[in-house]
Amino acid sequence: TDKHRWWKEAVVYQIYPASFLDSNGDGWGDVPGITQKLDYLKDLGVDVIWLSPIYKSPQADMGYDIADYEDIDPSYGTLADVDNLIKEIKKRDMKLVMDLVVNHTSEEHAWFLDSRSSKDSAIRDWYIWKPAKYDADGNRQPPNNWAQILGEANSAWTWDEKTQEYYLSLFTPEQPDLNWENPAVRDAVHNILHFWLGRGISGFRMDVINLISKVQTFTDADIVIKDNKYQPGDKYYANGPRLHEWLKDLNRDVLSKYDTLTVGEMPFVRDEDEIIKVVGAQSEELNMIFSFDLVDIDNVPGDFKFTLHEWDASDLKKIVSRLQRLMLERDGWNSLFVENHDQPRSVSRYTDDSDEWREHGAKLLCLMQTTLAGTLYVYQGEEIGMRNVPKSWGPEEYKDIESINFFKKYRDLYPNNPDKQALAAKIMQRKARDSARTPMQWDSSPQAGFTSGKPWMRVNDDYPTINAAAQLSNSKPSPGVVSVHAFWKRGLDCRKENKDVFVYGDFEMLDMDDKEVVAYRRWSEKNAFITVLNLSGEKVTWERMAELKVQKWVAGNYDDRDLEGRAKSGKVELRPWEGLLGMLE
Ligand code: TEU
Repeated sequence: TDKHRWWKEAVVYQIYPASFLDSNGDGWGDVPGITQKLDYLKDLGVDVIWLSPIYKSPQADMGYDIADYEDIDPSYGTLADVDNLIKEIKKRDMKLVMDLVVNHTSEEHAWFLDSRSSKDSAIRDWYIWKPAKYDADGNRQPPNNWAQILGEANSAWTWDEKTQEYYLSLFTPEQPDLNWENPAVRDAVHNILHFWLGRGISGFRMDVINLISKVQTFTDADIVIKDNKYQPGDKYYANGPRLHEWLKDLNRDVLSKYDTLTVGEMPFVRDEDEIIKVVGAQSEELNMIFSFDLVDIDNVPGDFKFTLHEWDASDLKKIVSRLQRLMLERDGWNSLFVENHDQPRSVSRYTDDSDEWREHGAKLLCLMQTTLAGTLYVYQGEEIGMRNVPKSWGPEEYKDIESINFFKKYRDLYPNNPDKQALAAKIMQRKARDSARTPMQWDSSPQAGFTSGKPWMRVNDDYPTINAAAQLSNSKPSPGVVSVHAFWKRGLDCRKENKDVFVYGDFEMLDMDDKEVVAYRRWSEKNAFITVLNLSGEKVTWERMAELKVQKWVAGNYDDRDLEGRAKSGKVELRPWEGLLGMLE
């Protein structure tokens, strides 16, 4: 039918280039390292590779601070290396998608250097400059109370001594926000897209694209977080008044001229109408977005992300069904992801990452991801079940600017309070972005085969047992049991073979209120499947099978050999973290 699109069926693999593979021994991953692993990705079942930013950057925020959009950072290689990568990707019938970070630039971008040089700069208003405010005691204050996103203790505004004004820097002071209200800025962005699409890439992941339009009154945010001087201002900068206008321009003037995959990162927004405006089949904005609901499941609602919040399977089901319905009933499209470079490892977050249960947990999540509707994104290391950094690591091992800011906030707020320091360490181990950024574990040689030098970030201690080589060579750890990697490979195959069901088919969540089991039906005119996932470490009996009859259990995360003997209707007894996929009669 006309609903079929290559970008809906694609399996996208996200590479975090600094931590993927280092080919020259400097401890930092690079483009030639990626090229070396294309066969590994092809073999896994990957169709599209998304690269986190490799552009020229001072790396204040790991390349999400770009100093030159049309050049590569020398630490990653050269433009010639990228051209070669594109060629080798195409040779294998895959596609490349790059990260587009245009809400802000680096403070070292030529545009910002010029803009900050003087109030009279011809491009002063390419960024967002405001005069200071003064409080009753005559102290200088930022123009409003918005908090920095990657340093919640700080203001989103940065004071510039030379020109005596503040500039808006929502993420960090090193990442000044562009002023999209200025049409010249929008033209410059259009040119960046043309530059890369013309070089042969197939689309973009658009970083915080829904933050580009700010409410121009720059109103103070409501006070929702007691202990903080600054407050989340997303009401005034997420999905602002001109977002849809500018996305439509981008689509009309650039994207519609190429055959692209576009995915917009859209934090803070849950409103379904707002989402459909971007991704609805008729909207002519973007193909799909990244919604944050599933990865925010363990945050205290409304609070900053470094909080801990209990959740159960019924919470997860509400989120999943809502996103599935958005696609299937409202003719939108969405992406499926449980990991990326900003999130802890999924096996640690949603399941049990102990040695006893890690493999079951990773495979359970694979069963979920490969049987839902949406474009599927797999993050490097997810396919081998990599887990969070160990609890034993001290703060000095965390390299992310957000983590560093958070530790500092706790040190400043609670200087002599060991309990609070311990809480900070616990939260970091659960939530920090660093867990996604440890080097990819290729094999059991020193530094996990990531580098022959000293890695920029410490390799997870578990690499001797958790690595790609072990899972490839020993794809059957014991009779009837396959490795996490082999399970993913099978899952991706099965998804593609049955794309009428898993990509395009209908969806029904079963048993919405059950607090342990996630179960849903997927079907097309040809076939029907059921996925049953025990999201708990206990044995449970799931009773809803009375109304359904399984013709054959086709996959499970325990031992393939006992799928035959499982109940096909009535009650299903599920072991801890057990997941099953069945073909329905
Ligand atoms: O992230 C934007 C974003 O809002 C969140 O993912 C945020 O980084 C996270 O909640 C903090 O824990 C994007 C990039 O993915 C991220 O790496 C960048 O730091 C950020 O934009 C700024 O470019």
